Formats: sequence, C-alpha cells, structure tokens
Amino acid sequence: MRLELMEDKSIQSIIENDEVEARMHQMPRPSFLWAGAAIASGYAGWHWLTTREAADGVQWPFRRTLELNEGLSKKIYIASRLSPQFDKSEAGEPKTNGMEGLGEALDMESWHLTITGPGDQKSQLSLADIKGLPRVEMITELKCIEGWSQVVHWTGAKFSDFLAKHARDLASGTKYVGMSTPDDGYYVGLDMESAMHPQTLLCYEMNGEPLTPDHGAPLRLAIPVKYGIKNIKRIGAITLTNERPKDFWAEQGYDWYAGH
Ligand SMILES: Nc1nc2c(c(=O)[nH]1)N[C@H]1C(S)=C(S)[C@@H](COP(=O)(O)O)O[C@H]1N2
Ligand SMILES: [Mo]
Repeated sequence: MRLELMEDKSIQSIIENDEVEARMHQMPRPSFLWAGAAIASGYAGWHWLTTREAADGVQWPFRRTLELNEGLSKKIYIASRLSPQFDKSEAGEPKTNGMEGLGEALDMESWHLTITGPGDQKSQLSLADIKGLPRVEMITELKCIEGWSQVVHWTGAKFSDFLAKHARDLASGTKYVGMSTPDDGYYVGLDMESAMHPQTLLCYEMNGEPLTPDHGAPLRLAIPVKYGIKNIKRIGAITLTNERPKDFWAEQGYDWYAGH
C-alpha cells in the first residue's frame, strides 16, 4: 500500500483497495470502517480521521470513542467503591497543574461560597461554615489525565455533610452538581452520585497545611474517583441542578464523567 497515493483520496477509494475489501467481508459490518482506517494508518489514516465532519466540534470517530468511554465509565462506576488510601509517608506535593480560573489574585475578604438551587434560590457560606463541618482527612491519589499521579493528604469536609447541613432544601431531588471558580474561568459538572461519594471532599488543607493559592485556596475539591480535571481549585460557586452542568474539559472533548 502506498500512502502517498492515498493522501488525497476519500475513504471510498481506501475501501476499494482489494486487501481492505477482503478483510472487510470477514468482519461484522460496524467494524469495517475502523478496519479501513486502521489499515490505511499513518498519515492517510490520520488525515481521514481528522477531516471527518465534526459533531459538537469533535470529529465523529473520536466522538464515538468518547461516547463509548462515557457509557463505560458510568456503568463501571459503583457508588460504594472506595478509592485506595495510602500511608502518610507516601503523600507529597502534586505539581501545580492548570491555572484556569486562578488568574486574579485571591481576595479572601470578598471570597464566599455561593450556592444556587434549581429555582435560582441562592445562599452564601463563609469558609468558617465549611470548617464547622466534621473535619475529614484522607490520603488518596490525584491522577491527571496527562499521565502523572501523586498521593496527597487532604483535609476538609465531606460534600455530603455540606449538602445535608447547608443545602438540603436546594439540593432536594437534583441530579447534578456544578462547581465554578469565582471568575467562572474553570468549571466542572458532577453527577450527584459522585458528589455524594464518601471520599468527595471540599478541602481547605493539603498535606497538613492550608491550601496555597496555586493549589486552590481557600477551597477546592478532592474527588479521587475522578481524574484531576474534576478536582476543581478555588471553588466560588456550587449549583444544584437537574441539567447537566457545563464542564471545562468536557467542552474540549474529554469524557464528561472522567472517572477512573
Ligand atoms: N480552577 C482550576 N482547577 C483545576 C485546574 C485548573 O486549570 N483550574 N486543573 C485541574 C487539573 S487538570 C489537575 S491535574 C488538578 C491539579 O491540581 P494541583 O495543581 O493542585 O496539583 O487541578 C485541577 N483543577
Ligand atoms: Mo490534570
């Protein structure tokens, strides 16, 4: 197969290739296009993949994979599953990763947590309100989709305790939780099941010290059943809703659930 010849040709001419055709007939129908793409491989394959019509800005072959992963990660998810806990000696500082929504200097004077419910009802909490909830510590792994991970010792309040004490009425019957930075520059969406998981913490300390601004002071999320992208730093607002909340990285084509 000569790739130079295929660069300008459509998938039609790729699948007319005898070798591919022969294989195509041996396969159940849904996989033959994938086989075509795989066999074309190299630049031609890549070119074909990246020039497909975009659905929601994501080329459809990628989109199919994403949807598949999303379905899978939702199915595999079990509310009672606990993420592994580690020894304190293994905890360390994760590399500062992602500064979206942290552009402005943190102003603790004006910081507060705004909670919004479905009927647009709002309430406001202070950091003292969160610190007044039962103090919980856990040593879990922060896993970034970029491929690195770090064991971190987190201290904070369980999201479920926060909800029960401060947002029970606003949360009643809602399916999702949205969280965003005060400037709305970074935001995540969570299914209620994951938010209510016993290891989902609203944290104010990392490795025994108050959070630094780069790691999300004054309040960030630690949610070890999800990848790092969902562990939002500097939370300014929490929304309880029945519509799937917007999510910074899902908008870029990442799996909305981002579980692992
Ligand atoms: N506000 C905000 N939170 C964020 C991000 C970001 O860009 N902005 N990046 C996320 C990503 S991709 C990771 S891996 C973790 C990293 O947390 P750390 O910087 O404390 O190590 O933060 C997450 N939370
Ligand atoms: Mo990340």
